[in-house]
Amino acid sequence: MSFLDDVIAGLSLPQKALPPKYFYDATGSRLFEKICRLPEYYLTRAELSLTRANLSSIARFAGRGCELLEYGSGESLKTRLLIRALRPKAYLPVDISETALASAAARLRRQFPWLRIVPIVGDFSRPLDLPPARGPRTAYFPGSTIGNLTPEEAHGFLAHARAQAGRMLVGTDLRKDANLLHAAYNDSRGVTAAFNLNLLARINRELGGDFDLRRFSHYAFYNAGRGRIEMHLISLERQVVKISRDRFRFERGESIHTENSYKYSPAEFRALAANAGFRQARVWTDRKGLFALHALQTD
Ligand code: SAH
Ligand code: AVI
Repeated sequence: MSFLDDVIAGLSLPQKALPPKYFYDATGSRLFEKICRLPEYYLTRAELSLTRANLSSIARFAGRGCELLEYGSGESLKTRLLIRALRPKAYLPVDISETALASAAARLRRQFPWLRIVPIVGDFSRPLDLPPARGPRTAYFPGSTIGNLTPEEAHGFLAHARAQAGRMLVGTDLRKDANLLHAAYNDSRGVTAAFNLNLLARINRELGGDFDLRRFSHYAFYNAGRGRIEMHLISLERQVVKISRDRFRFERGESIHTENSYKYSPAEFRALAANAGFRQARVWTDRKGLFALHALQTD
């Protein structure tokens, strides 16, 4: 399915929806990097701090000298800590955002000239064509990006990942006070709103859409029953939007569901991983109990 096919299919559903992987063009990746530095967005800082605090046991689990495969590597921020501690034989970052991947790889080459870096532009929700492993391979999936998949998709992803690496480190955001979650996805500077709206701007740029961004607004809330933040774009009025040859009707108040961000308790994630064939060897959390890093293995 192309970007256009996915957009047409998603906007034709009774509850309009767009896949979150399309947030990440060059503008979207830059906006996401800004989100990571916002005071309200605790996730990045919490994961960095738990990684720093437990670096030697994390490195021991991952296996020094392994090949490090990363899904959704973005700017590879936390990975730099791991690379220093692990001295991997190779680093294989996989990302759908070509620009984010290229600039991260260039920066890492300057910082770690001894490291073999094999950047892979790809979509981890589909089978990936990876170079054959030259030794033990450990996968790294930080940032709670697995939370952007439904639990069923996460199960499918993990079940496939088993064939790619026998050990995995997966970062997940923890269930917590809804007020903290609400603030993290409704920041006061409006960066998350700009990130969400960029999806419509991208459809205009790449697919000849005519979305008027002033007629849509960012809406994010915590759905406690399902343990997830939902992001939507709400149509502020009754309108028709054209995308290439197709037209889509919006009622006033109707939404496009653009993202889920699942929050897992340690036990919930352990059960999900177990169903996909992984045993949870360890789990580390930060001192405030905001974020978790799971060590998963198949043996
Ligand atoms: N790992 C980084 C970035 C997380 S943001 C961190 O922890 O801060 C999510 C990243 O995953 C983005 O860089 C985005 O481009 C990438 N991404 C999202 N969906 C993807 C998909 N289906 N396939 C590959 N990369 C994807
Ligand atoms: C990449 N992913 C884990 C982010 C999240 O928190 O779900 C994307 C994001 N959406 C809004 N803010 C950040």
